[in-house]
Amino acid sequence: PFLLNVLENQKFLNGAVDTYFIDENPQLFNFPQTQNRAQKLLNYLGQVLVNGPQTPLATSSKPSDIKPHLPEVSQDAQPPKGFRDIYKQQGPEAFAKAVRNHKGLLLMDTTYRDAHQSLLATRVRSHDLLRISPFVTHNFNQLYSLENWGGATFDVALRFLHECPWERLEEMRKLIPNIPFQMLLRGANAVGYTNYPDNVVFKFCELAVQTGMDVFRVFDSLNYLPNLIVGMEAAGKAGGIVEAAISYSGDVSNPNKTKYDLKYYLNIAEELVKAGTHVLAIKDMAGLLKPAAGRMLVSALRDKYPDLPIHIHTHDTSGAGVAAMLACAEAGADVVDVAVDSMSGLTSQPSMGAVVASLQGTQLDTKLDLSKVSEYSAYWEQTRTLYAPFECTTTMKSGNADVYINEIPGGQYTNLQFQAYSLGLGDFFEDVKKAYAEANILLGDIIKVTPSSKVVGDLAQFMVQNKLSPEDVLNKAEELSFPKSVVEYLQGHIGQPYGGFPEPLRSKVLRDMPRIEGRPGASLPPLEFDKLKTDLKETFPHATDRDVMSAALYPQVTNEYLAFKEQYGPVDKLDTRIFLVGPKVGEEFEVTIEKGKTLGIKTLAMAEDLTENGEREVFFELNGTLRSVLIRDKD
Ligand code: 3PY
Ligand code: ZN
Repeated sequence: PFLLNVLENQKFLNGAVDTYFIDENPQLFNFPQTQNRAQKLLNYLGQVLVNGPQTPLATSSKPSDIKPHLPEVSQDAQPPKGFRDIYKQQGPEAFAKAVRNHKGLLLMDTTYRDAHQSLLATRVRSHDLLRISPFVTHNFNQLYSLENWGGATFDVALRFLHECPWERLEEMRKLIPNIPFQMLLRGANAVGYTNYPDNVVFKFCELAVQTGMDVFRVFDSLNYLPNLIVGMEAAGKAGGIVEAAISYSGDVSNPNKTKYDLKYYLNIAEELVKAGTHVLAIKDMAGLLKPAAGRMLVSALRDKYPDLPIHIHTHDTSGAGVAAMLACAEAGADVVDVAVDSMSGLTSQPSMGAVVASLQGTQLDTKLDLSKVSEYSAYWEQTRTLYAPFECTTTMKSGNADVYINEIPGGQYTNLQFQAYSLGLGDFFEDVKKAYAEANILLGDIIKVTPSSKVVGDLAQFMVQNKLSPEDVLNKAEELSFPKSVVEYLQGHIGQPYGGFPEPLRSKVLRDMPRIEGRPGASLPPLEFDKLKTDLKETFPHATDRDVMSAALYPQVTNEYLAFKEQYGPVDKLDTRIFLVGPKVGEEFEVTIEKGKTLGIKTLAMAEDLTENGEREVFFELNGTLRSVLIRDKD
């Protein structure tokens, strides 16, 4: 390539060069990367063909062959204005005011985040999100926001999809300039499962805003205020819209459920309002908010805070989600969460189409066009079939009101069901659900959402596997070796639960182990970003500041992601079926690795025999020329 560069250089060709030519023309050393990237992709495809999927598939179901149809969008027209224009021009307070003044119910669409986190193990790839984004920007500009980042998507993108979450955000932003983007921030846990030093949370939010994030729904898995406030401050300082969320547990409409009563929620709301939240969210992560409870809670908040935008999140696990959201809207909520029809229901959010249609012609009319909702839904109905290996409906056939008893959050519900399924144990899931409720009581009836939900889930599985009743756990606590998450929870690693830690269980489990009093992040030394950057660049010279931020949250996962990318190139650009299970022999397909650079690939054949090094040769046609790769056959 060097020679080619030189031969294409006009100055060189004209003979107008002196002996410093090379020194003065460093661009000659910028070799085209395309060949390299193409070769890496062939290596990836060869690897999948020879050794099987390079990301674990959850079930034996295969991705479909469909290329999802894209609904028409006008290519030249500017996207219509949306709430993001108000936020960008006038700031978060003006945004909040506009939301509050809006007539009709506003919606947040969770299709890009919570819906697939709940139904498809968070596996939806940037490729499929970006394809439909031009349609979204043109037809859904009335949305309060599009939830498209944070929660588990950050981790899963890097760990399983081998793609960069920052790049996903940046690319979505380019395609959707008008609708506010919303992310789920786990307070002091950022997008991880553990408390981070404060400077990590602050820097994370700063980079998120720079990359295109607008609304930060901030929660803490124990509703522990000091943790919540760190997240709120980080989002606010970055210039984002702060949407502090109270995680909902229990049932305010049931006078016998006294721990999390109306007063409890109003007290936290008061603190969050004092801390300056722009919007208040109720985060019903398990779908426990019955219509009557929603009405009570929202009316009480509405009365107390007439100017505060109220946003309600739920999951449709029981099947009562649409009813609950309509009740909340009637009681004065400004925004509720929905997912597009084909990605709604079960452990996901209630159906967008159902809510839109239910309110047509009423005071609360969303003014969304039902036929556009249907077109959007058709895209996702087809796209969803590409993710068949991760489909929760492999095991889940209907909603289940047992969630009011076990209180398992949406994403975890499907996860636990999957685990039970893969272990092949018939009653295991029933047993785990029952044990989950017992484990919750043992731990003091806590708020259950990432990561506290994992603590309860781990204890529940531990109880089932070891055939322990709640009494056994209490009586044998000193001898049992509890899951790490349980021990750390009792040590105070994720914060302080409302009502305190359970005794005597805590003392029995911890004995003389150290305990953290107060906010865990307060005692963590700041992360040294410069050092992390230097270290990362030593192994990966091309690592960016985004990679450094990813590594601050997930060091091991980020290292593996970078090494994978180094070896296999831009696998995020492959179509989903091909990414997951590889092309068929004889199949021809295209990969656009950047705008205007499309590779035509045909899989020709795989050698029958191995080389003497145990490698198998795989033959491709790349843009019409024959290529082959040698892949070590692992079996
Ligand atoms: C997450 O933390 O990812 C959640 O979705 C919690 O509900
Ligand atoms: Zn949720």
